[in-house]
Amino acid sequence: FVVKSVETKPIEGQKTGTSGLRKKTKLFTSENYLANWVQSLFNSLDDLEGKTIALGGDGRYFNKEAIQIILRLAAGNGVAKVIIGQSGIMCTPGLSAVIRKRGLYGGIILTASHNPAGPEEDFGIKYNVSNGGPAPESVTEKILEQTLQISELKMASASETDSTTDCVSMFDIDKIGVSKFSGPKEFEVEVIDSTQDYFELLKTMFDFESIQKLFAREDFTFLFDAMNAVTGPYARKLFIEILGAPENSVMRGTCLEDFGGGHPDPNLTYAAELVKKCDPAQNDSAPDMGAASDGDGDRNMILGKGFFVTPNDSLAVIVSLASECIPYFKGRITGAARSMPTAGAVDKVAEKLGLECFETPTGWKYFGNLLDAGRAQICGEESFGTGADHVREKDGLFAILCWLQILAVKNADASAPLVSVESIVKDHWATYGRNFFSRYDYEGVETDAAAKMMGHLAEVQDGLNKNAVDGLMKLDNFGVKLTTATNFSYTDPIDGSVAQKQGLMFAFEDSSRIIFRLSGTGSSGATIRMYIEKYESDPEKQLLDAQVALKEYIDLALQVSNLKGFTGREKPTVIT
Ligand code: VG1
Ligand code: CO
Repeated sequence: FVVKSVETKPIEGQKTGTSGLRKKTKLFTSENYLANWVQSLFNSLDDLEGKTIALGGDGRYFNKEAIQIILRLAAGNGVAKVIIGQSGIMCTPGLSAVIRKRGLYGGIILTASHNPAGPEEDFGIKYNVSNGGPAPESVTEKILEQTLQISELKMASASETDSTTDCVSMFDIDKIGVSKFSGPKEFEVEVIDSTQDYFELLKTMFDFESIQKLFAREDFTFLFDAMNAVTGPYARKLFIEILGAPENSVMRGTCLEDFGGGHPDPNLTYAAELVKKCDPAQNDSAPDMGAASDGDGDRNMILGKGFFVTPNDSLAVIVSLASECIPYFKGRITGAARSMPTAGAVDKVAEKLGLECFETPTGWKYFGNLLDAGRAQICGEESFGTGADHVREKDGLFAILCWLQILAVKNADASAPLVSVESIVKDHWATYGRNFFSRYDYEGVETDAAAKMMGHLAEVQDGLNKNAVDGLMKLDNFGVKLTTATNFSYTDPIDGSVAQKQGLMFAFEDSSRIIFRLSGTGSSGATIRMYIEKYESDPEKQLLDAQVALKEYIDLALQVSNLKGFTGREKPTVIT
């Protein structure tokens, strides 16, 4: 190949959000949009030449073309080798596993996660560093700087006459094996089985034999919803071929370019079909456990028979039983971490077990240093993200395996009646108390209106802090007193880096909290997230419906923020 210099101009707005650059597909396919960002990424990495990187995506519309463009840029910028998942497919935690296992320099993931896919929907790209985790802010800031001063793309081309900017395939990414290309610098592409490194890792962490026995029980059934996204092929292989679950244990298992037109987001709203199938009132043969994952395979939802496990509780249950039930964690749990808006259920477990517990800003990148330093082994977010130190991304299949492993251990005696998901969670509440939690999302709000509401809330917080008496604050017209009203900031205990303005948090005397944040993963307009949490130690009151238990604080949050006044919204788009 030859390397051609293609002239380009800076494009505004290519700033990395909570998890990569996510925009409308139309923008990504517009001239040089993707190439500019990737060239800027390469420009920001001083020692990239001669290195090996991983590349893969969630299979959404434009995935394959994007891979061709990135390969041309990689060859043009002196990258020695790119390792790609077959057909360009790789789930996010799988790519993290590949980087770590093979000691790679970094990796590129093409995904907009749970955002819908297709020409009219979203596309995204993100860069992960050598520990397998999302690039920290110090790196993403450099990329942004480069996007604003870029003037040239270095692109490999088959010949001098070949057009460099079209998407015509130059590299075969469907056939497993190594291809070598000679040019100014040698360049190699290795296509690997997307499941190989990842499954080898998962196999070392769990007792697959005991999970096979669980699947072999006649009184246990399981249903996984891949939501027509990246985990389809992974799940079929893992649950059916390796663990022996019956053929019908995976639904929507084909990975489609448009995810079947759906929102591949595993929650009660978007995975409603699975929720219905798991409800014995609506389905006579409801499975004992249901699970789902998102577009790129890093999120998870866990269901019992007619029972929803909140991600907050799931994290807390896994941490509390990890040492006892999960081989990978035996005797090595020293700490856990959760993002700030995530309910404090795991804090109660950490307290009881004498573990360190960390509260980080939203986004998986903030867990990286804690995991690297061995300060935390398991982490989670309220947004259906659970993970551990085996990779540096949240990991949907891992979380589901944790639950299967817990069930396998609790049900080791095949002649005893089945211990259910619901009973495990209720036992947990009886021991640790229950943290009621709900998140209200207001999607597609006018950017200006959202900013004004946040400004108003910041003023409310200033007023509260000014008028605090003995560290306590009182909201006019509300009986409850506050202990904290702050815009969350985080100092990383490992490298001292500071992340400011990560969400407006109000904490009350009874340890309830209301939190407001603007989403950093949307591709247009603003999404307001309102989080409500309340702790309940009384077993009698633990069985209430979350919306009922939280009502008083939900009303309070809506009034304090004047959300309706600012945005005109009567109701949230999604409640989780
Ligand atoms: C959301 C979630 C956050 C998560 C992020 C990426 O971010 O709230 O917890 O880490 O998505 O997840 P935001 O800024 O929109 O609130 V994923 O599966 O979309 O990579
Ligand atoms: Co995701």
